[in-house]
Amino acid sequence: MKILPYQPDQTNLAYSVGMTLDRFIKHKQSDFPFASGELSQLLRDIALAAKIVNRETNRAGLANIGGAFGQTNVQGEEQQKLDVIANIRFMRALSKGGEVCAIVSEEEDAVIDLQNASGKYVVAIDPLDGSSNIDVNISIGTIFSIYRRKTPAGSPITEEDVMQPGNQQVAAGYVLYGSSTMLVYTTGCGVNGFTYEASLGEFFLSHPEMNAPKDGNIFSINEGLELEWDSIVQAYIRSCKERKMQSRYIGSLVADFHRNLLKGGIYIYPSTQKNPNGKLRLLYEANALAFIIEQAGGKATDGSQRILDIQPTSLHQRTPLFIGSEVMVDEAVKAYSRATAIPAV
Ligand code: AHM
Ligand code: MG
Repeated sequence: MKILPYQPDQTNLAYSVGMTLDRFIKHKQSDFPFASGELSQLLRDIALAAKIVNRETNRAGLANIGGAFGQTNVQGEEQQKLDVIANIRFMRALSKGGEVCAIVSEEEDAVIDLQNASGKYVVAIDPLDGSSNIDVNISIGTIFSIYRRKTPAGSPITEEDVMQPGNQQVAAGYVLYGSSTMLVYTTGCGVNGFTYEASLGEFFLSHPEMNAPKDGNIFSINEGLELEWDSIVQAYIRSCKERKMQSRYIGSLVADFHRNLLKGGIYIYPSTQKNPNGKLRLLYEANALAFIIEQAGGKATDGSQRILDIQPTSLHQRTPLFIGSEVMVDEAVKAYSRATAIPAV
């Protein structure tokens, strides 16, 4: 029997498809201080649910799963059918794996106890963010945060396990269902982005070691609410315009965040008269993106405090959010520290 060592192909006839998410996760497992493979498996479970949600969003126009579900969620917002479907998909994937003990979801009033005696992780998730864009074929996303539970596995879930500040996240990420579908995540060792290749059913590493530009030229804010902002945000946005910066606002947090992460810019959802604490939720929207932007060299604040240091007090708590390139976020923070906000009338 003749045995030959493998020689990598030199012909260039078959281009390399690159590294799959699965292989990347396995390769990086040793970065985790308590590597036991469970966090890796949890990330794979999320990726699988993301593929299914990607399929559902792609066929929504054909499958009568667009439009309103007919109920409101705990925040009083109208649920779309795809919000509900995505929630079911992620819940199912996370409950089957056995690594997760509890889930906080935008679509669920209470903490969901998965009754996995061995589950070490708590997941906070917005299964489908940007609901208002679902029916009009505009990018939407999934946002997730992963925490290690504080109490021993097998014991009842406590508030201490769930109400952890963002600086305790062990991993966080988002999936962007856009012109291509991407999964971007961090485990605290930089940020990596993967693009979904639908014909192969795999995410491939396409954006290794992502870095946010230190400064940017884009501001993203719902300008329709200008009269509801405080005077500092009004002045800050005016100064962006005076400097001839670009206004870009999709109204899907993941899509706005992703663009600014790649191109440099700031996303702001400030406090408004209607929503004095802003609109975005700390546990399953702001924290994950704050972890990612810091890992990519940017910043995230509520105007006075680092997002990751906010101690949550309630599940669906909201926070003002200023997030993006370091220089732009610093400018906004300085404006707050220089002045006392005078509410607009
Ligand atoms: P949702 O979780 O109900 O989808 O709301 C969050 C979305 C974000 O994706 C987006 O940035 C923001 O709400 C847009 O809000 P507005 O329409 O007030 O500008
Ligand atoms: Mg949301």
